[in-house]
Amino acid sequence: ATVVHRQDYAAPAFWIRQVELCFDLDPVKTIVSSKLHIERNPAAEPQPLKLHGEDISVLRVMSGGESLSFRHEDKLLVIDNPPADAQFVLEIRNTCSPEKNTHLSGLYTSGGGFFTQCEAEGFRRITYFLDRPDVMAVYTVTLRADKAKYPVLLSNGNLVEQGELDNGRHFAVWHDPFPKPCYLFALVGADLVCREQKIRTRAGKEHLLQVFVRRGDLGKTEHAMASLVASVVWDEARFGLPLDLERFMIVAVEDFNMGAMENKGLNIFNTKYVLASPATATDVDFAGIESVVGHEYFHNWTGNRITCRDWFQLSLKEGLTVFRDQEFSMDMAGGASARAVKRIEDVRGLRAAQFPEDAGAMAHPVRPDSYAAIDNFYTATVYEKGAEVVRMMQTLVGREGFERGITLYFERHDGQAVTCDDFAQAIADANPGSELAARLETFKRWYAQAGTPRLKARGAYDAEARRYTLTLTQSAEPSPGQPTKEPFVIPVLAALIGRDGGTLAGERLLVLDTPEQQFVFEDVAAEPVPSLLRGFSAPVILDDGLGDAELLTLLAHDSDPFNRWEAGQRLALARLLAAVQAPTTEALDTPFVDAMRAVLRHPALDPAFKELVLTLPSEGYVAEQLASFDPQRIHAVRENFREQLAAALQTDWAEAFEANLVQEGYAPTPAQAGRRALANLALAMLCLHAVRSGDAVWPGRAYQRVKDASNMTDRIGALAALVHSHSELAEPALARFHAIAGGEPLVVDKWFALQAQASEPVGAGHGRAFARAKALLKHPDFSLKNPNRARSLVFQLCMNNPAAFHRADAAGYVFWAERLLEIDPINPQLAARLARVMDRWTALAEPYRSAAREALARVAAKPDLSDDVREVLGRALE
Ligand code: B3K
Ligand code: ZN
Repeated sequence: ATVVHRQDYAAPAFWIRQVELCFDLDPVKTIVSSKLHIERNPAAEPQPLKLHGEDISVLRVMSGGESLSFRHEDKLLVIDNPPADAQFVLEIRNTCSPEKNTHLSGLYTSGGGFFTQCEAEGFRRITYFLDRPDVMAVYTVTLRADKAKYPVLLSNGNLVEQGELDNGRHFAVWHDPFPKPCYLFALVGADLVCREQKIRTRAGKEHLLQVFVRRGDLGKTEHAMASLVASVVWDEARFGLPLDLERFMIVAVEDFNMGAMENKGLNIFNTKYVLASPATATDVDFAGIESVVGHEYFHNWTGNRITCRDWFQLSLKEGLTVFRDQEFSMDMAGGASARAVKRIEDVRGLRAAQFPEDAGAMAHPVRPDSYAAIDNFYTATVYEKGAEVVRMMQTLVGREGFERGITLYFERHDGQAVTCDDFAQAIADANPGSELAARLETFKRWYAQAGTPRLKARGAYDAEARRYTLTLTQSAEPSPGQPTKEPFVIPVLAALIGRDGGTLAGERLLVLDTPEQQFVFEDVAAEPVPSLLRGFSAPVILDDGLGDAELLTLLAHDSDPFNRWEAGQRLALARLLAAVQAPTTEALDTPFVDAMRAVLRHPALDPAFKELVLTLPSEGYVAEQLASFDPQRIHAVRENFREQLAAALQTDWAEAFEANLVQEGYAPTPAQAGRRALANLALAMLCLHAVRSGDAVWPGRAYQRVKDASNMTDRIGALAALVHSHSELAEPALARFHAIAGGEPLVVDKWFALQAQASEPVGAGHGRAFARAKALLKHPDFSLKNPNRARSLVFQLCMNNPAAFHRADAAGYVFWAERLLEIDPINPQLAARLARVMDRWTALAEPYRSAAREALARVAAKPDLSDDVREVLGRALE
């Protein structure tokens, strides 16, 4: 595969200003007629016109009524002698086969309908085009199809005409007035129904919102619609960005490679992020829908109105839009505690996915320098770390300053395809004299340098002078292609807490932009405990040198809820790490257990917050702290700690369970969700202890809940409690759950996922979870072709169940290699995602490390791998 380099960017030699597309939709052979209004770029040398095209067949190419000759070169259609005029029209007719398109990129069929996915490079799988984001055109699209099978025909923009044709066919014509890159093109032809709502924006204009789903799913669209309405209102209120279209549509599709897609005016969504009812979706699912609906809607400005010049700039739209959806969810959550809970969840996600990525084979800057398959770079780094970079800008210029920056960004660049530099420049220029403007070039290293910086903090207190001096030092490890790093700009929100819990110095922003710097706090009454990096003000690894006593102080008293949670995690992590590296696992110490009990019993703390504190750091997070890790040892230690907490806090868990049962009618609010989360954690701990001690009461209650729960959160929580504690009731409960699912795809996905994540027994019975997951491959409900289903079983096992996956006999790696080779010819994007399971193989202890390398090498030796998979494996083996 050819590698594309960021430095090689050149403006296109031809622009396409207008596109008229006509589709005769047919699953076997769809005919696409396109009329391209092309304009030469006067700055470019005269040259052949090279159009992208992949897995499609050209029927003819014409201009001015004459056929044009063409040839094929790699995946390009080359027209050596295009008309010499400054502007000309090209007419192309080609075919594609939606039914054979299992890649789910381009035009494909799902559940008997037609759907598209064009980002990043799917449009070239529909018709020949300059498939690059800086070529922006105005589209008019005619769709023709059988009316009975495909009564709904949709594309971007406004419906201008529709009517009947011969032979039971019908047509629709859509026009999108906004110039857009082809990756934002979309069409749908299917048998769907829709929920509609009209809304009025501040300017008094009325807009139509629609959510399209399969017949029978209409009852599960209320939350998606409510989320869409809230998104429209929020973007206008927070950033002054109104809905710019008469009509905004969301369409749900069952087969989809990712979460959703922001096509202009016609968002296409994975059903997982649209359909929800209390009986089928958990609180986490409801929150996921709100955030993804928001995310795609916010792209309408950040991504669509202003798009990326090239794909290296992907974080321009993704980092910014993730930041926006995080802010949206926080504003929707309400109070300070609910906001903090959301922030903690986001940071936990960043550490679970992005930190390992930044430390592993696929490490790359937020703005990558090269790629072989761009789809491999829709990563946690580009998305989540990119969002942290935007958040740091907001921290450096203030919330209002950031809003001014966004306004300037749109004043300057609306309608353009731009770069990350353009964005940062606008934020800085709108805030002259700010901490950002003062050091913009240095700040932009966050875009250029990969790896997670380390921040060391050491304080010294001078009692006589009442002065506290904090020394901050930064360092960064080499990453692929970047042996040395320049210092980063690290905003550190800091406060000083007294040993008695009072505040000795209020919150202050320290900005570190050199390898080492000292910050002085005057008039500090007593030796403080520093509370640093509050709210996780920078995506770094903090070493503050604090011991147990200080962390216990922060856990009990810090006024920053993020750091309060972090202190609890640090206490737990220190114990986990010590035990993992010791020959035997000892009893948890009383101060720690007492601190956990104090949080659980605390009268004023939010249940959601308690649940976060009382959940031990994940096995993956523990692994990330070690230069060489043994997944089995980490699992054994963490399970042992869970059992100890289950036993030591037994009566508190029972009280927490009863106290947090929700009696009101179901609502997916943060308040209710927090109570359910804590009750579910309590139930899991109660079952764990009960199964170990031979008590049948709690498992019995959990089983009852699987049967009778009035909502999915409680039902699956109870089922998880039985499965992870290895209760005898797990089997009948699973059977019951499957029966209740009634074939509902998203619920069946959960049934697979839970079993794939099932805690592997430590000692006797070891290997049971892996065997169960493997056996499920043969279940009649299982299919590798549906990405949601493949993810729920295969990915959950390989990514989220380390003790089942990393086996001394390498059977997990064989499982991985076999599935990867099965999926790759069907769906390379999905396969490449699975390939990334091995990102961190070099950090594995033996015998896992050697076995992993062998599995990687065996797969890499296959001749017909996709470019996507080859790039991931190549980096892993470098
Ligand atoms: N922009 C799309 C992602 C497209 C992924 C292509 N492999 C969804 C999103 O981030 O909103
Ligand atoms: Zn996005």
